[in-house]
Amino acid sequence: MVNLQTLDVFNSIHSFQEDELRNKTVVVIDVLRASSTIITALMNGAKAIIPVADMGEASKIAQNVDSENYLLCGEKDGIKIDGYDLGNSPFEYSNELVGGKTLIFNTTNGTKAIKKSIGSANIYIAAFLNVSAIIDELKNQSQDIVLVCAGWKGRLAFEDLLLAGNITHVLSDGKLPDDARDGTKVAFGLYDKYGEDILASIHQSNHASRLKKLIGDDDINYCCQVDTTEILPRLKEGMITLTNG
Ligand code: 3SL
Repeated sequence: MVNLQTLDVFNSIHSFQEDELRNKTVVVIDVLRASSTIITALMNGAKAIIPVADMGEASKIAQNVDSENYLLCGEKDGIKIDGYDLGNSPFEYSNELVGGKTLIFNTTNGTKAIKKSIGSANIYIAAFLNVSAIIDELKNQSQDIVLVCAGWKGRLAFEDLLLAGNITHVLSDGKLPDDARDGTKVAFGLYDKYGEDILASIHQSNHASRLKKLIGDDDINYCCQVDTTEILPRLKEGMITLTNG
């Protein structure tokens, strides 16, 4: 049974301190695009994903592993990093390319949010693609829950907060207690206003506008799909793997 009084939503990686997550179950949300890409990579047979905070950490790991079994992946400001095997478009993560491989994954906000959550009790990765599976898992958690939105360079990102609102709506059956946390109320209210048309409202967001100029609409349309999979990516001992089939 979820405690709705303690459920909290943080709207960017700069909006909390690591020790606020201790003993909590954390869900990291980066709809555009890190969470959606992680989910897709695992759906398509990637063995594991190692999230890193920056390029230095990524190259340190890459130098010490066998390049046949590992791929260096990610973006800076939305663009694939020079010398990396893959960028951050979910369409790049086909079974042919990622099947059986471990991915060293470095993104502008998403992997930083995951790294900052490392001291918590459980860490799951959520996008609209797996939202119902995440909600079902949260219903069975005994710890307090925090939804960590990756945002964009310390600012909130509409699409991340919208997903947090979707999760809070379902967990509360559409009725938040009056003493719910401020962050939860804001996310809940956002979903109330914009949740009816997720695709159209995300297309109007700052991050979608930025991505459209770089790469067009396809990734945004893909990441706005709801419940295409039931997989539950979870971080354990520095690696994201599947907790279920
Ligand atoms: O910030 C991130 O982690 C990325 O998902 C951003 S982008 O969609 O690749 O621009």
